[in-house]
Amino acid sequence: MPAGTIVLLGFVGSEGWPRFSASAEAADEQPSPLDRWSRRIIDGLAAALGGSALYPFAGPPWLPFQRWAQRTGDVFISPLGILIHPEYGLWHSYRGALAFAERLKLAPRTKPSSPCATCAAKPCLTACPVSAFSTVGYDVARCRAHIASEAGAACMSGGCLARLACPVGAQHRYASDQASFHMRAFRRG
Ligand code: B12
Repeated sequence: MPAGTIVLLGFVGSEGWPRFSASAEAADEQPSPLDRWSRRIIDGLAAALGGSALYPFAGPPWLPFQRWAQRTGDVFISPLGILIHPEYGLWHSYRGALAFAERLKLAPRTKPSSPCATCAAKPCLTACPVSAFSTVGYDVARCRAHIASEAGAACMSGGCLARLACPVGAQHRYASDQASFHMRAFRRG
């Protein structure tokens, strides 16, 4: 179905996390609890609203969630490769999307600019203990080897140190349970 509108759904900061934490999926000890919770909630919304549910984790091939998000004009590619929002910083993620055939009337957009454009220090690029991030990209193998070692304990418990070095939206940083959940999923993946 060609889509006229795609509505992205996700978490900003720690909002939403308590809902997932209290869910049956979070407690059932089966694989991929957050993805299964997202499917239950968003499939329900799709049925109620008449859209089609799409998921960022249903791949490969992966659906281009980051490209769609950039088309809103509200988020921008950061030097880490993940998207940055002027208010929430790097602390947002996508749980799914609803595609509608029609073009929905949306609220007028403001036109923010990327907070990275005026960030001269770019602490995100120097905070990684194994220099996995650079202006030429993200060395996934190096990051993974580090977090699998004892030296990577701080990244595993508190979250990616490069992401934490970003000053934007610092009040929306994830608490340690949310951060370590994502790091464990990443290490397993
Ligand atoms: C594969 C994948 C990974 C891989 C490889 C990532 C990589 N950088 O190479 C691994 C497993 C390593 C990974 C790790 C993480 N990931 Co990841 N990952 C994905 C996934 C499933 C697919 C990405 C992809 O290849 N898309 C395919 C292309 C076709 O889609 P696209 O929209 O066009 O995306 C590309 C463009 O946006 C492009 N791009 C467009 N314009 C520009 C401009 C410039 C200058 C650059 C550099 C790139 C660029 O960059 C994207 C490619 O990575 C997405 C979910 C999704 N479906 O998008 C999550 C996703 C990108 N990951 C996410 C996150 C949070 C992480 C982690 C931080 C997880 C954690 N531990 O907490 C880490 C660290 C990643 C990092 N710093 O890059 C979030 C990012 C949210 C955000 N704010 O942007 C996503 C969107 C998942 C989600 N549910 O929200 N990830």
